[in-house]
Parts: sequence; structure tokens; C-alpha cells
Amino acid sequence: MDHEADAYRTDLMTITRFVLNEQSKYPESRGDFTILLSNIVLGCKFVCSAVNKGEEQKKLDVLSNDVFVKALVSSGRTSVLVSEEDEEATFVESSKRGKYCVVFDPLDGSSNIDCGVSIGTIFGIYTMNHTDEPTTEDVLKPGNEMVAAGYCMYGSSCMLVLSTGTGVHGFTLDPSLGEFILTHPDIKIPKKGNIYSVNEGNAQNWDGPTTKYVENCKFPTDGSPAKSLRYVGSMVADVHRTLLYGGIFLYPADKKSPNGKLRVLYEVFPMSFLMEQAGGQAFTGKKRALDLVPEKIHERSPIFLGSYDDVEEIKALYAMEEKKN
Ligand code: AFP
Repeated sequence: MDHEADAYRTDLMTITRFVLNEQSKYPESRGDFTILLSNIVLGCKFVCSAVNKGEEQKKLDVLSNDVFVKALVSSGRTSVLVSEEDEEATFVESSKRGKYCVVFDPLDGSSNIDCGVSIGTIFGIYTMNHTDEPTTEDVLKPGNEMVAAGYCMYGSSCMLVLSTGTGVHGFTLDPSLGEFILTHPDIKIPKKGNIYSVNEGNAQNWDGPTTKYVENCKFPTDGSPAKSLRYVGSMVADVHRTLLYGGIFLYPADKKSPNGKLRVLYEVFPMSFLMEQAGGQAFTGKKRALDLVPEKIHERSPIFLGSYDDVEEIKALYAMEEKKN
């Protein structure tokens, strides 16, 4: 009998236990983050169950947002919330305020719901650094100031991937226990991958460096094998595969959408934070993605993220283009 494997299976590291362990490294920590996270986890469990019941898209979008907003407000640990579903930021009433601000997309990739493709929730967390009245300035901060980020993927299994700045860890929902259990500790993205992931239907409108990069993926000139193309069209699923298998995910700018499609605060930043924590990179075509300073809560940015070496290649192409101009 494999006693070591058995010991691992019986010593269940739930997400709450994991975060409590991490927080105990900070003597000043009073458990606020653990409480906040347990409310995010509650929202994820709710969405997971609703997705499994086969609720239709429109209903699920609204339901998921309501559940997350209510769970976050009632945690008593938040002051500002930005949701993809709400045009304006939510400012929590003073009696329920806390030191965190949460930016999130409650149900990303929701156009995939009705055909059963994996979808997800994405979130990023900032801390308030003052006790005055909260404003949108409290979330219009670069991604490198996030204290945590993660996503939950609702697919063949329900998996929550989280980073609090000390690596990336994956937890799988055990439906019989109703708990997320650590199944993928310290995820590292391969240094180089053999998959690229992009909506090639937009190719006629791409700029030079993106066009050249994708051409190199298909017709490499350095003797390396051509890369495979995989594109779900659901960011959580595409980024999750990229994180585990390596490669690159691109949502570039194009002539029709000069800022790309994906939103800085609750798509680009959390995924870039996770990629860097896993040893990969995230680039906008101009700079490190986490160094962007958003001016609007629903701002968009082009994004190239994934394996370190693959992102290096696209960075080199944009650097060459800049030299030409
Ligand atoms: P939906 O939420 O409308 O399905 O959009 C999903 C998404 O924001 C992101 O999850 C995908 O990576 C991206 O859009 C796909 O966009 P395209 O359909 O333009 O490729």
C-alpha cells in the first residue's frame, strides 16, 4: 500500500486552512483576508452549482453578480467593488466597510454557457491605504499593487486557482465535502510551450508584430516544430490550459478594437498576476501588463501572456517595430 499517498489524501488542505497558514506568517494579520476569501469561495460554490443545474445564460449572469456583490458586502471586509456586470463601482456603506477592494468578473465567457463549455469567475484584490471615504481611485491602481488574484473555473471539475503573492496554488472542489482541496500546489508554467491561443478570425485587422508572431507559430524558421492552436473563447479556460501546459494566450489590439477586448481590472490584471507568480510573463504590446495604470474601471488593454520564453518572442517583435518607427 502506498502510505505516503494515503497520508496526502487524508491530510486535507482546504483553501481556508491554506490561507490561514499563509496569513499566520504575518503577525499583524487579523484574519480579515481569510474572511474575505471565504465569501469569494461561497460565491464560486454557488455559481458552480447553478452552472451544473444548467441555468440559462442571462439568468446566470445576473444571479452570479448578485451573489458575489452580496457576499462581498456582507463580509464586512470590503469598501469598493468593481464588477464587469455593473457600469458603476459599488461603494460599501460605512457600517459594513473593510480594508479590501475587489474587482471581478462574476461569469466570464458566459456566451459559452448554453453549449456547456468551461466558464469562470475572475477576481483581483487591492487593499485600501487610507480610512477616508472610498473612491474609484482606490481601484484605479496598477496590477502590481494587487495583494491577491485568482479565478474559479466551472468545467468538468470546479477548480479555484489563487495567488496571494507567494506562488500559484490550485484547489479542486470536492462536491461530497463541499470544500476546495489543494490539488495543485505551487503551479509553475513551463518556460516554453507549444500551444498558441488566439481568435484568428481577427487576423486581417492585426498589427505587424502580432501577425509576424502568429506566422512564426505556424511556420517557424528556426527549426523548431510548429505550435498547435487551441482557442476556447473563454478566458479562464484558455488561461488555465496555458498555465498548466505552457504556451501563449493572445488578445491583441486590432484596427477595429485598438485597445483589444479584455478588461484591465478584472481580466488582464488578475491573469497577469497569476502568470508572473507562476514564472511566466504578461505584456501589453508596450509594457509589462501589471505596470499599467487604469484610468477607467472598465478600461481595456491588449494582452499577451504565458510561458516566459514565448512572451519574450512577442516582446522582441514589438521592440523591433518600435525601433523602425
Ligand atoms: P463573453 O463573456 O462575452 O463570452 O466574452 C468572453 C471574453 O471576455 C473572454 O473570456 C474571452 O477570452 C474573450 O472574450 C473571447 O473573445 P472573442 O469571442 O472575441 O474571441
